[in-house]
Amino acid sequence: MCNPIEAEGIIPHRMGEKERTLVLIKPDGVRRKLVGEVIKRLEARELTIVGLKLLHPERELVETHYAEHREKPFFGHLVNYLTSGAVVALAVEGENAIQAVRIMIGATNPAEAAAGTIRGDFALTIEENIVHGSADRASAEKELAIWFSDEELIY
Ligand code: IDP
Ligand code: MG
Repeated sequence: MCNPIEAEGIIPHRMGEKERTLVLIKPDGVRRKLVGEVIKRLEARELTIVGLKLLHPERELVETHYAEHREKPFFGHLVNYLTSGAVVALAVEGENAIQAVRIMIGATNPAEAAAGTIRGDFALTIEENIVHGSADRASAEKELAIWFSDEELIY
């Protein structure tokens, strides 16, 4: 009998297995001096930073990163927003890192994000929601490769 979880294409997390995920501190987060705050929360959770850079991203990089949203009405705004200033890109590692980070970040729309999450504590509108975290393993792998070369990741 086929495992129903695997049948749906969801890769189950295995105990003790480390995951890597991409976190972006978006330009509003950098402008508002929330870099330390975000890193503090990740480290307090015992997540390990295995890649870290500050860059002003090109449109092309952001368009590749958000390719899944290319047809959305907000795509132009989204690319303008992400290229409006410096971004901090972090490669973060830990057991269950992908899901743990998504929960720490909170709902996409900060108005719906729970207090205690990064968006729930520091943002109010969907146009500027401070941070990005990869949604699942496939996107984490794809996004880490977009923002980091292999040599830029340690351990
Ligand atoms: P996520 O960042 O929580 O994964 P997505 O749905 O993947 O959310 O959307 C990517 C990003 O696009 C959001 O974080 C936000 O910056 C932006 N975005 C999403 N929906 C809207 C919208 O309706 N208006 C403006 N920007 C949006
Ligand atoms: Mg997303």
